[in-house]
Amino acid sequence: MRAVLSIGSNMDDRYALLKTVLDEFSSEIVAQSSIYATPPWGVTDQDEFLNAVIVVDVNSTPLELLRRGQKLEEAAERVRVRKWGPRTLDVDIVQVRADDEEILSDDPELTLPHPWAWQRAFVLIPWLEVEPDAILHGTTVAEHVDNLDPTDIEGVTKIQEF
Ligand code: A4P
Ligand code: MG
Repeated sequence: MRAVLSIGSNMDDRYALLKTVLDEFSSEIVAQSSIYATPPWGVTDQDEFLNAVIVVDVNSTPLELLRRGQKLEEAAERVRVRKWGPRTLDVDIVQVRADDEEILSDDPELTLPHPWAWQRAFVLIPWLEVEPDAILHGTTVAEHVDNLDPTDIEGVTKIQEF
């Protein structure tokens, strides 16, 4: 099963926290984007985020993958105070594919594809870097990026290799 993960942090040592995800999946990583600095989306009165997208190839179910991501969030001592608010580490599953078929789910515990991904520059721009031809809701990632507000795109800055 192949999964696209969006990871983000806007507290503490952001780069080191993102790196814990890379370390966890080291042998299963198919592609990793650069690290991007991104303005906060949704709740805008909080610090800038670092975001990246990684593509992993794992031998597990989507729910098992979600649990692995949640373990990393727990290890980062993430405290849930506010929806869309500041966090040490967020691991979201953007899309899952098995045999090139997209897995869809409307389970609130694991909604696939991730409901907000198509309108989030901080997900789409790093994803575009690693899988420009990927299809989300019947449209390429590149087209979703074209449909974003130009000011959303400008705010997302590639800052370093992962
Ligand atoms: N859940 C359902 N579907 C999924 C999925 N596909 N991937 C459930 C991961 N989790 C999924 O998530 C709440 C619940 O979503 C989990 O229990 C899981 O079972 P959470 O991360 O605990 O809660 P949250 O952060 O309050 O809400 P949410 O909706 O996850 O927030 P997001 O969507 O993660 O957005 N701006 C920038 N620039 N960069 C960011 O990374 N992140 C957010 C958070 C807001 N603004 C941001 C960024
Ligand atoms: Mg989340």
